[in-house]
Amino acid sequence: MTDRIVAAEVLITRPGRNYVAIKVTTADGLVGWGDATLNGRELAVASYLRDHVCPLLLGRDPARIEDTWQYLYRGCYWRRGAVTMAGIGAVDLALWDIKGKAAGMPVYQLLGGAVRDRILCYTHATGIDTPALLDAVDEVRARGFRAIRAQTGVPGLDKVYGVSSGGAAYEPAGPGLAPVEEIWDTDAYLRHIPGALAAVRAHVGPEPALLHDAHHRLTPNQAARLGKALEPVDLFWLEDVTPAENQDMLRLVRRHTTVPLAIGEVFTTIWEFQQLITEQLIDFVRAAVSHAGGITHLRRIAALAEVWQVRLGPHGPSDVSPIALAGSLHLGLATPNFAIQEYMGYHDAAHEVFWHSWRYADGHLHPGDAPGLGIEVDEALAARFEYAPAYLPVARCRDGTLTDW
Ligand code: GCO
Ligand code: MG
Repeated sequence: MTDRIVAAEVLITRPGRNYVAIKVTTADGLVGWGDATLNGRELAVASYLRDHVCPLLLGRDPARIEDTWQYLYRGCYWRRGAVTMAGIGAVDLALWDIKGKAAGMPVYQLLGGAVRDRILCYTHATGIDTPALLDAVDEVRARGFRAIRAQTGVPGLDKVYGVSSGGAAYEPAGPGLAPVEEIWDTDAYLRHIPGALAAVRAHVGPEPALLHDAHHRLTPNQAARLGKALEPVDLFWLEDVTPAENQDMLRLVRRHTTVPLAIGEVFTTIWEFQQLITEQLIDFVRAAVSHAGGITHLRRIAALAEVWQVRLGPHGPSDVSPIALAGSLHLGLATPNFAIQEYMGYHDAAHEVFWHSWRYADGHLHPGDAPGLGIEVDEALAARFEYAPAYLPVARCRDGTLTDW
């Protein structure tokens, strides 16, 4: 049995962007790390952990992962919610890390061992217009990617979700004390996107997997129309066509199109996925291992999804830290219905702060064989990157009405 937990601390750092992590230490000196980053609301999770959860962990047995999960979930009375679930997810990742280190095994071995040799991943190709998008697609294919998310600018709109400006890597959260406001026009998007994605398919040929993220912007009827229009493109998935808070309405989308749907990066519990899965309203679960209560909880969602032939394609933008990516890959290597991992990539500084055994090669990721999650954090380096407020943009229609970003 591992010794008791003697310390639980929160680390906040900004190697290229803000990250929050928890560090859990046992009496015999084992250290576990978990990702607690919630983009644009980082300090809320940091406080949740530091002020309310860390004190409860002291003296607990780190080996009792499930019991700790239940204690933090049921024990707080206030269920669900992104802040709570990200906090629980961070603790859960740290405890799996400790369990792996105590056993001298990578976490995927504790989950039943590998069911595949490597994990297919997709990355982002973005271009302000179609020629720039095709160049970006060529560039990511040259780096070996076989699955590509294509996002492009829309004529008449200055800023579009997922598209970088000025050649910099796309990063959704912008620095400052308040969010940037963007103008959005769904009709212009719907007129433009089928042609742009058809051009990408014509450019790459039939084989590479193509994905696209509509980022919660459409009504069910618009989503159905877009899905139909995109069928000739043969997408791997169309993501977040609607905000999906009204899940019944996805039946309308399903009635009209066979385009595979991926939903759920903003959902954090099995209960938010229950209807989506059991009514087969989606094909892919997008929850991140960090936001959805850790390995313990995402594994449950995967098990439910398996019954309904729904697969996992977890969220993996730069705001899901290299620690959470490690957790996702351990789960992915050991989970039969894990289909694909998003891999947006990180700033060089983030790779330095969060040393990781996971590696990318040839369009695939592998968690590596270091014990635990395979993460070491350079805390001295992390301390040099101070937190700065940054927010996701908000979107307004042309008449000024606030809409979904
Ligand atoms: C994705 C996501 C991200 C989110 C971001 C918000 O599919 O990768 O939609 O780009 O917008 O993670 O924090
Ligand atoms: Mg998305």
